[in-house]
Amino acid sequence: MKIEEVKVIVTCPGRNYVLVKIVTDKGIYGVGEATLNGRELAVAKVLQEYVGPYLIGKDPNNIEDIWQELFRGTYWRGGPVLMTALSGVDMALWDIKGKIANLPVYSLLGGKTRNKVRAYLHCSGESFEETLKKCEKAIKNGCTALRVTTGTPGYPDAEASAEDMKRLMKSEKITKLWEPAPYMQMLPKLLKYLRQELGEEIDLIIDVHSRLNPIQACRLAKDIEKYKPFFIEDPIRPEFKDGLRLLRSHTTVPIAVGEHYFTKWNCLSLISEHLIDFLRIDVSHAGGITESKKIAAIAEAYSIDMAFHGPLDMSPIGHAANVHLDMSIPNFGIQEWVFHDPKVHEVFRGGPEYYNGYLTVPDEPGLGVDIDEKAAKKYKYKRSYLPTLRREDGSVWEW
Ligand code: KDG
Ligand code: MG
Repeated sequence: MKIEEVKVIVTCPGRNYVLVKIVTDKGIYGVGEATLNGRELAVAKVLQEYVGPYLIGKDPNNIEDIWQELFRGTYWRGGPVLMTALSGVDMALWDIKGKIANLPVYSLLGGKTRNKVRAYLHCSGESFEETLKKCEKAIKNGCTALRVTTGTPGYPDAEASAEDMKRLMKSEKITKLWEPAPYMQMLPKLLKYLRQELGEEIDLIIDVHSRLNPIQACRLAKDIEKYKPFFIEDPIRPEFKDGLRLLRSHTTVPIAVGEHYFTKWNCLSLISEHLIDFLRIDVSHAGGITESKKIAAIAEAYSIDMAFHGPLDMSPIGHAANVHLDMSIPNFGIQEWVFHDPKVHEVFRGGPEYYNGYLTVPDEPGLGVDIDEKAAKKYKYKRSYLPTLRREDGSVWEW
C-alpha cells in the first residue's frame, strides 16, 4: 500500500480547524487533526509544501518509521508548528491502520481498559451565581467534574466569552486587563461558595492558564487546599518547570500541566521528578497517538495519570484520538470535554459521544470520525487572534 495524496483541509465552522486527509492507492484514507489555535496557516503551509509531498509513495503501515523520519530525519524538529503537522499525519496513519485491520484505534493500542471515559466540562460565568448556574446545568447533564472560573471583580473575565469569540472571529484584536492579586483573592471565595452550594462530592478543577509566578501559585494552592480541588492546572508559565518543585513542596493540591509540551523529552523531568499528578499533553501537538501512548507509558511508571487536553479549538478528530487513547491506557485520569457549535457537526461525522458524564467512541474501524469535504468548503478560514492580557501598568501577561 502506498500514500497517493495528502490533502490539507482548512475549515471554519465557528472555529478554525486544520485537517489532514491521507489517501492511499487502495482507496483507504485516514484523517488527522493539525489545528494550532491562532497559527493555523503556518501548519497548513508546512503540510502542503513539505510534509505532504514527502509522504507520497510511502507505505502508510510504517507509522513509527514515518514518525522518526518527520522528526529526526528532517534535522529541524520540535516546536508547535512542526509537531502539530507531525501529529496530524500520525493520527491519520492510525486511522488508516484501523481501517485496514477493521478495528477501532483503541483496539490497536492494546484494547479496552474501560468501557467509558469520565469527562469534565467547563463552567465559567461572569459572577459566582452565573458560574453556579452553569455547574448545576452540567450536573443535571450527569457530569461530576467541573472546570470552574469566574471573572475577577473589577476586571473583565479573562476567559474568551461568546461575545469575545464573535469579535475574534472577525479578526479583531482583544486586549483585557488582569492582575494576579484580585484573582488570588477571588478564587478561594469562588471555591468556598461552590462547595457550600454543590457539596463535597463534585470534583472542581481550576485552570490558572499560566498566569501566576511560582510563589503566588504556592499561596493560592494553600488557600484553596481546604476545598479539595481535583487539580490545579497550569499554575505557572510553561518555561518555569522548576517552579513546580517549589509548588509541590508547599501543597497537596494535585498539579496538572502539559498542553504546552511536545514530545516525551519535554515531559520527562515533570514525570521522573514527580512534579505533577496529571499530564495534560495535547495529542495534536505532542506528537500524535504514537508519541502520546509512549508518554502515557512513561507517566504510568510514576503513577501519574493522563488528562489529555480537549479544548474547543480541537475538532472532533483530535477529541476522538483522545478518547481512543483514554479507552486503552491503564493510567487514565479524566478527559476534558466541550460541546462544539452545531456547525461543527455539519463538517464532521461521528466522533466521541457524551452521555451522563462519560464519553465513548463508536466501535467503527479507525478513529470513527470523518470529514464532509463539501461542508468543510462552505466554512472559509477566518484569521483570528487569541486575546491578549495586559497588567494595569500596560505590560503583557499570559492569556
Ligand atoms: O489554544 C489555547 C486553548 O487550547 C487553551 O486556552 C485551552 O487552556 C485550555 C484548556 O485547558 O482547555
Ligand atoms: Mg488549560
